[in-house]
Amino acid sequence: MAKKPKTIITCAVTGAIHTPTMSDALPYSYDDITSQAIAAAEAGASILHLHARNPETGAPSVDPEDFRPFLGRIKQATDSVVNISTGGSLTLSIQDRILPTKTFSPEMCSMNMGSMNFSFHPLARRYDSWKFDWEKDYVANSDGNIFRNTFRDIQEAATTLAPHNVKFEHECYDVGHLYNLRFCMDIGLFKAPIFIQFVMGILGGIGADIDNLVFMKRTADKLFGDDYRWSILAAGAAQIPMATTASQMGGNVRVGLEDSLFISRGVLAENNAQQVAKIRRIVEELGHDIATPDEAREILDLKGGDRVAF
Ligand code: KMH
Ligand code: ZN
Repeated sequence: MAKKPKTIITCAVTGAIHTPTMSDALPYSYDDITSQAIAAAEAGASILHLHARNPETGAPSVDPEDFRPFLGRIKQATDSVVNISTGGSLTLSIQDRILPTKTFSPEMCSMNMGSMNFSFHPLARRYDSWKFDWEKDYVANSDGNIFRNTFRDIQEAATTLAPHNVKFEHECYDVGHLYNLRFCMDIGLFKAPIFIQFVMGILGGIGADIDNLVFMKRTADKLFGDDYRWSILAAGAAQIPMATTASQMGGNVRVGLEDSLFISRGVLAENNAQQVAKIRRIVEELGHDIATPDEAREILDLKGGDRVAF
């Protein structure tokens, strides 16, 4: 019988684009991001997807000085693969958003594969109180915002980051983004094996259900053959159910408070590690082993933790 592939767990620890601080568990200070990232790695996440926030205002930050305090400490305490976001915030240019990756040359960074009206404005009606002043307007106005990565933006990011040999987490929020990625590969921007994150359940993108996952996977098979590895990130309540399904289809999984503040229906997660432990338990009980950071490096053909600049 063929050996089952190991499952890579990514944990998206803090978020910022669409994750206002509506749970006290969501880390935004340097210390809390550090300790939650380390605990998530200890619970079984081999990749840590990281955003930074201004520790006073909690606002999304792409200032490398807001990454530096936690990157070094995470590297000292864990062997995990660091993946820095290039999504940053809805309002920033691509050059601003890739600055942390340019500065720290991590093994991985995110790359959003298109432009869309990534919206979470319905949340504005759901909450009466907000931790920070900026959050309510930011959330309410997301219905009028374009989450932007044009072909030109993607080309600029890929070209600028090429000397860093960083592996992209290609975030595809809909089927069309897979075709954008195929086009970018055809013009030589990205090399196989590529790593695709199917992002499901974001308003503005594809819904989180099994039919859509099968369709995304079938389309990726058609477009990329053996040249790709994949993972799923489903937002909100769909996070763990869709990750469970994907893991049984040979996919990898992403959890973390960036994408869902919950541990089960209506119950807030206490921290990131709790979500990692839950999906790990499910994946292992269903017969798959989880990948260590070095196994993730091999599966994704990463440059190695000794070739980063932090
Ligand atoms: N939280 C995801 C839905 C990025 O960091 O570039 C969006 C994300 C984008 O992870
Ligand atoms: Zn992110």
